[in-house]
Amino acid sequence: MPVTAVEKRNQLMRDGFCIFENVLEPEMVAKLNAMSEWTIAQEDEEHFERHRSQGCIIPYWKYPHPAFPELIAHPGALGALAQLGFDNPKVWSGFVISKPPHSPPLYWHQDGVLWEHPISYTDQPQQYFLMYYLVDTSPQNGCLRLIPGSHLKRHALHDMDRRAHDGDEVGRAKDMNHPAFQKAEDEVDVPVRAGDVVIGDARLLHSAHANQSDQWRTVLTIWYWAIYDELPEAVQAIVAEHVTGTADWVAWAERTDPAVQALIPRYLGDVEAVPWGRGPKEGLF
Ligand SMILES: O=C(O)CCC(=O)C(=O)O
Repeated sequence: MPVTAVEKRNQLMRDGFCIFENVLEPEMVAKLNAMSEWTIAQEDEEHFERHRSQGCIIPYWKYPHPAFPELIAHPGALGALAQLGFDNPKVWSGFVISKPPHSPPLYWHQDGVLWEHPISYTDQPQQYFLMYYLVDTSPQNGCLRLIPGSHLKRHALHDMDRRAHDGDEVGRAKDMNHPAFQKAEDEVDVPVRAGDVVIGDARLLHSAHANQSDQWRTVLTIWYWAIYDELPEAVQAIVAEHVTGTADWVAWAERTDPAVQALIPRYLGDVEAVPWGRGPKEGLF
């Protein structure tokens, strides 16, 4: 029986993630695969070495390509967010993340940046990833794994000494005995089909299996703030500063796809931005 939008929203709030199927049409998946291959080809060996655990992670403004603004403003993606009750989202960032054939797992991490602000310790909708896998995924080729509910509840992995995406020893996948690579209590696999989108809370603990297949396993991530206009001003300020701080990219994307304009967060007040906070404090139980 199909899962209703209300059930998906309940799952997103409770478990921290939900899935919308067939959001991207096959032609769009093909276009994004071509864009990803082109983007990946721009990177040098050192990038892949530094990010061995991820495969590669390339922000969409580094090598501008018209398919990215198109994905950011994709009606299927915005429609999925609207069905969840988020009809005025704002964009934050996005990446091409691709695991080469026969590459190691991604480490456990969460991507919340507001842990210095009380909002992170509430169930108010905040920052979400939209993950588009461009091949069908399974535990064999590196599907997503996550710990349901970990956006609201403390887990032993929160206290592991490791930040996300900083290209260190864990990022280089030097020591596969590190806790960041182990099977975690309560983890679940999230296999999907190319064209589906996984929507998840930035605070959710997640990772990905090793890619044991002969093919690249690419995921495109785009991050949105679900209810930007309703967030405290100190949060609006940090979000807008982060996005418009990459002003060249913003101007280019708006020109390339005018639908992106409505998605750029803008803050015109004078409240100081909350400082970045990458990890949960005692307030997460
Ligand atoms: O590579 C994946 O499957 C997940 C990517 C990820 O964890 C992230 O973008 O934060």
